[in-house]
Amino acid sequence: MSRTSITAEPFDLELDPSTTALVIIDMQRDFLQPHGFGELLGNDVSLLRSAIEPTRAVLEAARAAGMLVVHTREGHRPDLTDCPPAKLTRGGKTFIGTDGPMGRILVRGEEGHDIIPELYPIAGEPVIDKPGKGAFFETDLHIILRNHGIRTLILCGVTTEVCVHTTVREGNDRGYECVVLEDCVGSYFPEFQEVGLKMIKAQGGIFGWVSNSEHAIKALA
Ligand code: TIU
Repeated sequence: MSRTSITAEPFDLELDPSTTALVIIDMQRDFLQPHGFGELLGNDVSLLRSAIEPTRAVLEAARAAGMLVVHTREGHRPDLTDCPPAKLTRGGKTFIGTDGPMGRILVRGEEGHDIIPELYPIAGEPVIDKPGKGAFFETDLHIILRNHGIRTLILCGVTTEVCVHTTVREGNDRGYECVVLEDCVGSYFPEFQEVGLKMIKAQGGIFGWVSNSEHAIKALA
């Protein structure tokens, strides 16, 4: 497939599927299922579930188009040596590394840290384990994307205003054109979902574009 265009805001974005990657951010049990990190922080995790089915449809389209698909997971080494003290304990509370029904919270290798079954990676799809909110910080994402000749990122995942935003800002600064699919991202705060998407596309697309799963699937067909 050669160049195509995705209907987006603030204007349509030209892309070539061979230089475009689908990046799925942190669709982990710890954020989407009860008893994980998201719920421990006091959130209603059911609010994120609307992103699963549209993301699954885009994932299928990206695989069919032969695109690079990258998955990310937020979490830490079992000894927590890669978790800054300022992240480990906030306001006197420590959740990361503690035991829960899905294993130790946000720790690599634990059930809660892994990606939900609906969106599970297949062979050949890089999984980026990241210690921070942004997928470029202290990971090999940039070199993997560069080695594949990637110029454009289509982003899905959770949460919109935290790890998706941070990754889009990081990606934009590194020269990638970033388009966020509004029905494929989720937040625990409906108002943050709304304004988070507005912030990306304001000012002529100040750090990215916003589209949706239907437009993405059409562009990749
Ligand atoms: N709490 C919250 O909204 N998000 C995170 O802690 N990490 C991600 O966004 N993945």
